[in-house]
Amino acid sequence: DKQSLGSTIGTTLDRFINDKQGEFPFATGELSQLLRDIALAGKIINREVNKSGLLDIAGAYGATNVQGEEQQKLDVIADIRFTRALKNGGEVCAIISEEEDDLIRLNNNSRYVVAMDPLDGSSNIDVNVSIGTIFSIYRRVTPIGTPVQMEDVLQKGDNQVAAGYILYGSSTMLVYTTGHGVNGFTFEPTLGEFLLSHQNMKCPKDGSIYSINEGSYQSFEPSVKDYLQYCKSENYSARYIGSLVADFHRNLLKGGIYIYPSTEKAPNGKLRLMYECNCLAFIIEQAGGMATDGQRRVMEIEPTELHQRVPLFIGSPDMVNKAHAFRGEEAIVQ
Ligand code: P6P
Repeated sequence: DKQSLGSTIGTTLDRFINDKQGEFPFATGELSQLLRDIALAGKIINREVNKSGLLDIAGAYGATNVQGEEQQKLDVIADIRFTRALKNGGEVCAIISEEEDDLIRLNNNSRYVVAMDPLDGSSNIDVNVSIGTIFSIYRRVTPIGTPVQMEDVLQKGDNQVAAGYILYGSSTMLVYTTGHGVNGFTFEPTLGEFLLSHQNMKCPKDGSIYSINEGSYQSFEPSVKDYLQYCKSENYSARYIGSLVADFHRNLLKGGIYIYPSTEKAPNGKLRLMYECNCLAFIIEQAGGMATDGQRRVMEIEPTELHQRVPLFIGSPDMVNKAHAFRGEEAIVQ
């Protein structure tokens, strides 16, 4: 009927970006173009992820990244593809990437900084488990045309102008925010388009799913152990895919909490502030949820290093506050 024809559900990402550009009176179209460049890279990675088992590119690459983790070929390909797409797009002056030890400097005349994990959860590639791309976008603080400085790059999460992820799952989805709510787009391969499928996404206030790797239970802080006992006493469901974007996305839709706390192996947690925690923190807060390091909002943390790690408690606000209650912290009111 006419009404359904008028619905914005199913609109393409391009049209959505154009329509939303009106929300930025000063918009010069650069951020819109940058979002399109990221979506393009996502389409290219999606094609390769879907064939990884066939093209004998799923095997270990033999190199290791700054984290000392074995790099899978697809990680490296994703890093190359995204870096190339952002370089060709011309909007980015610098990139922080999980796969690159040092800052990637592109074009001093460009305005935006991107922090990205090109392919997170890559150890899951060979076993055909969902994986994801995670990104943050910042505006540089030093004048355009001057060399990029660390102050342009090490900005706290509250300074993000956009953040998002691409989930290469049973379907491929792009979910992002520019600070005006969260919207999800599902890739339609026969059209080669991301179509709006989840408009104005909101995280349920409470939930009954907890995601944590209980293999490290012995080294959890007592307050985390106490919270887990609480979850079990409430007969919550334990769901842990071991792929951050997949675990996060499920909790965003259904309600839940994902915790990567301090452990013996990872005293500051395993997840990285700049291209994992801040990105998902921006999204979850825009969707009405919460993200902390166990004490304070993730997006308030002033970064000191490109690849620094922080503990992460993220998801439904009532669940994050409950976990805090066991830590004796003042519950952070959203
Ligand atoms: P663990 C994958 O390597 C990753 O970075 C995230 O995607 C995932 O949530 C986490 O690490 C899993 O870590 O220590 O539980 O295997």
